[in-house]
Amino acid sequence: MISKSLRLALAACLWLPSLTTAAVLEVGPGKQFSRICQAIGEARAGDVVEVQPGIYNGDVCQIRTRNLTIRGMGSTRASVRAAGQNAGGKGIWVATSTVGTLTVENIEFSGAKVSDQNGAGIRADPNASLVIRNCHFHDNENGILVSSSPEATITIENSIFEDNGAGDGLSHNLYVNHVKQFVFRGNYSARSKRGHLLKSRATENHILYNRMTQETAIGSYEIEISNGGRTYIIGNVIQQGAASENNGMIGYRLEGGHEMNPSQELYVINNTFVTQGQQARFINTRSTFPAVLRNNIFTGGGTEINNENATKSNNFTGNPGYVNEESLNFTLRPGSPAVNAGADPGATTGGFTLKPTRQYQHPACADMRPIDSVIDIGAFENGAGSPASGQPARCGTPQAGAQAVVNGASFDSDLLAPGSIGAIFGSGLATTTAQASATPLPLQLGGVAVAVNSIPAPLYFVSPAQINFQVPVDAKAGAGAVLVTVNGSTLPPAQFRLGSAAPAIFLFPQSTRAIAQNQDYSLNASDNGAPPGSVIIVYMTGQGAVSNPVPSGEIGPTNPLAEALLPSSATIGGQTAAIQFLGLAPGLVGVLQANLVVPAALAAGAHKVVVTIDGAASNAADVFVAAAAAQ
Ligand SMILES: [Ca+2]
Ligand SMILES: [Ca+2]
Repeated sequence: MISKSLRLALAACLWLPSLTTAAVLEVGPGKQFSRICQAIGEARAGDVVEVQPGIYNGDVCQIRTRNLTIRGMGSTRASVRAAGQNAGGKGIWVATSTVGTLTVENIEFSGAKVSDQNGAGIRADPNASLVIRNCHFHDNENGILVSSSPEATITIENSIFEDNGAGDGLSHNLYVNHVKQFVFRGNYSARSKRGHLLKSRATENHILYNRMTQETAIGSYEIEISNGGRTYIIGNVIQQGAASENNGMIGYRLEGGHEMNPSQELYVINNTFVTQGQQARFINTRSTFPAVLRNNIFTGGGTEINNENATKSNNFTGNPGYVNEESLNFTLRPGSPAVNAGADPGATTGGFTLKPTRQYQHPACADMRPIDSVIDIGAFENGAGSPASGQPARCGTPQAGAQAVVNGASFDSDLLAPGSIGAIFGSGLATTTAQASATPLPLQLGGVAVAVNSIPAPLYFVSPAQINFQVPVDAKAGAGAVLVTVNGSTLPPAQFRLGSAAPAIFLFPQSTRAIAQNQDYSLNASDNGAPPGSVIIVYMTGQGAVSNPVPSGEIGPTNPLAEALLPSSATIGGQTAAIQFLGLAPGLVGVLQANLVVPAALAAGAHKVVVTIDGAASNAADVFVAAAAAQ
């Protein structure tokens, strides 16, 4: 049996690599789809939906597909308007609990309105993580509303929130419930309708380099951190006018503690606070834990913080001389007493660097903050200086970088193993598209290199939105970090889990159908099922250690075969399937071949196959069983 299947694996090498690319679904005039939600409904895990500019009225839906990216193309954002419609009574787009991480870029959302007055431009259900970049939310009951979810992370960058709120004070420009981490960076949030510019109950908050301005609106708090939690508020411009119905600007732990918010650490560093037309409670806290206030400007009069234990240094009280207060340009005039009056804010005891590396640039951008010999007080550095190190700001277009690292067979898990095939999804991952044409696989392809925990990784395929790579066989299990280098420029690192084994079954595009062959080496298919008792060959990745080790980037050997060493089992249709062979597919790099006996009792039809190695279960993929042969 084994020797026969080897021939087949060699044939498989012709078609397998081309199947491992996520699909791009195009929406817009003259494209495959006219409605965004049609494309979302057809998309599979890891796919990208590209949306042309235009107005999409009532294009509302629940999103269930894992690790989807929805990206507006061009310089004008596609405008999605509720137009009286909603998904599930919740809003325009609802990220359900199955999405993993939903990424949305360069889209405008408006008009979300539902019966409970919590209609959101984007609503995240429990377990849904979000990455939102360069989007615009206006005139919704909530711009974004995130449900409580202990494992979720929410990252929002370079986006605009204006005039959201139902007017009841219970809905806000942005409302994040209990999540693990909330990052809000380089955004513009303005004029909430009676609610807050930002409300968060996250365990940890990173509020960096934003403009949070109430302007002439009646909104309440500018930043409201309801239950405390470790919170970094760095480099923001925060303003309220005479009409703000609550003179508090930052609220902290005003609704008391919560089991998801064990820390009461609050760091308020290099912000510019301006209250206009009324005295402010700049920071209103119900925590007695010593907040840290460094290098802030407090303009307009009032109480800086109602906590006598706070640690304060190098703050400026009064008007330091702004370039144009009326137009809310709070950069410093030359000669301002706040220039060169700050001090390096240092780091937390936990090692988090508090020094601002960027500064807000209107609208919705965080540019590099110039490095000067002495840091200025407030959100802006006056005058020239060499730019700080790091990535250049790319506001208005998606930022280059990896957004997800997942297995390269089913794209539905961030667990990988030494020697397994992985996929990196993101933007700006390459400036060209290239596929490896020979083995051993190259470590450089199309100007791209990938390192896993500092070890160069072999490359199958590179493109701007996806890279397929092999985890180096000598990578150590534990935390995994990939670094992508494009034409000599290294992108920010991305994380994944690196286990001893990470089995994943290859799927046909846009389906849950396994790439598998019957005993006669024909493709297993709905009209070509495998009879009970016969052998089916399932193509996978992620076996971990093998008996005849193969160097990174090299093909599976024939003699002797490289068999998986870790404990394994398999089921088809929930019944145990005997494993005849489990090991590297000869002639392929990083591909695992499972020869399984179809259980005798299975009825004809589609059944789920699952392979478990060292306690890690694969995705459940469909294989087809034929009727048993007549006796
Ligand atoms: Ca206020
Ligand atoms: Ca300076």
